[in-house]
Amino acid sequence: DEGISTFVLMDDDVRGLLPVRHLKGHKGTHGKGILVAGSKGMSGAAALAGRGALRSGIGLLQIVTPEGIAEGVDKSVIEATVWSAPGEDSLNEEAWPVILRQAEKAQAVAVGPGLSQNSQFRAVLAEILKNLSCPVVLDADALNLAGSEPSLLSLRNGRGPLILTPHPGEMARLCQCSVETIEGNRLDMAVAKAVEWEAVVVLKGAVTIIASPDGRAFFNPTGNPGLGTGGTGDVLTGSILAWLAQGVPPLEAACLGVYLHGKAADELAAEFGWSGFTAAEVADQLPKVRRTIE
Ligand code: NPW
Ligand code: AMP
Ligand code: MG
Repeated sequence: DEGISTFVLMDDDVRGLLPVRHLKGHKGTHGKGILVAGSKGMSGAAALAGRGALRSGIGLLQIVTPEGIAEGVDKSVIEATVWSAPGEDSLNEEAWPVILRQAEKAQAVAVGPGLSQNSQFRAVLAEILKNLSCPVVLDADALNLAGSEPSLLSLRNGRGPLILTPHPGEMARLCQCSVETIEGNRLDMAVAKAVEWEAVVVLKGAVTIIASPDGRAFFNPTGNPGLGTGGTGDVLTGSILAWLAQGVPPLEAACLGVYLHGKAADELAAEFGWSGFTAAEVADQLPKVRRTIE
């Protein structure tokens, strides 16, 4: 790994990445982001990602979610607008026009939390990767779909920024290898794939690695095992979406999102220890930890 330049993120690095809020800023200037998320039984993933975005200062959040759960998502994330797209329990191939219409006016798009692995969505994922020039974040089931057809990711080449946020299980599917292979070679795998896919790869875990397509890698020192609970990854995806929507560049948005998410968990651990705080609480802690570094 002598060829890989590595860095450890610190408060001082991250402070400089925070977007500046202008006195006359408004919801339009604070950025619009699209979240494509949720399916029957996993509307919570959409809500948690939404909460991560709102608690990271997004100006306008638009959630695209399947018809069958849109009303529930609408009620659980009252600050977001919710767009019901074709698919009763999970989005199908006809969801693309709804996403395209919303995404035309957005600065960033995140796809995947709680989507389920309905194979009909694969065609929509292909359209997103080919057609949207704004930064696109892929998480959870969007990564799982790409894992079943790795050539999907190459559709993005040259079309616009791509950020992937796999946990080790998702990374193993994407790389078509075992979790042990990923965990035994975290730095090399993250960097090699970031270069190969021309993407920012956020390889999550006890020390999350943010790998850049230029071959650099950033280690995140924040976070604790209390994050090992359902929904925390969904919160992270929403937070990265919000930083992107506010104009933070892709690599920096990933670093900022990961660092603050872990630090939020560390603040909660000071009160609760390493268990028993929830993903929603991690989201709600985000503005407070942002204040401690700005
Ligand atoms: P095992 O079990 O240890 O052998 P999946 P998911 C493996 C949504 N959610 N960290 C592990 O192997 C998500 O957004 C909805 C994690 C297992 O086989 C997705 O859409 C919620 N995993 C969907 O659920 C809250 C590791 O990976 C597999 C690992 C599925 O996402 C929860 C797990 O990955 C959730 O966020 C590691 N360090 N090492 C909601 N409230 O709606 C190995 N694995 O099968 O993709 O499951 O991450 O839960
Ligand atoms: P997901 O599996 O997608 O819900 O994401 C889980 C989140 O929790 C990621 O941000 C991980 O980096 C984080 N996480 C899980 N376990 C730990 C741990 N032991 N230490 C620090 N962060 C963790
Ligand atoms: Mg996840």
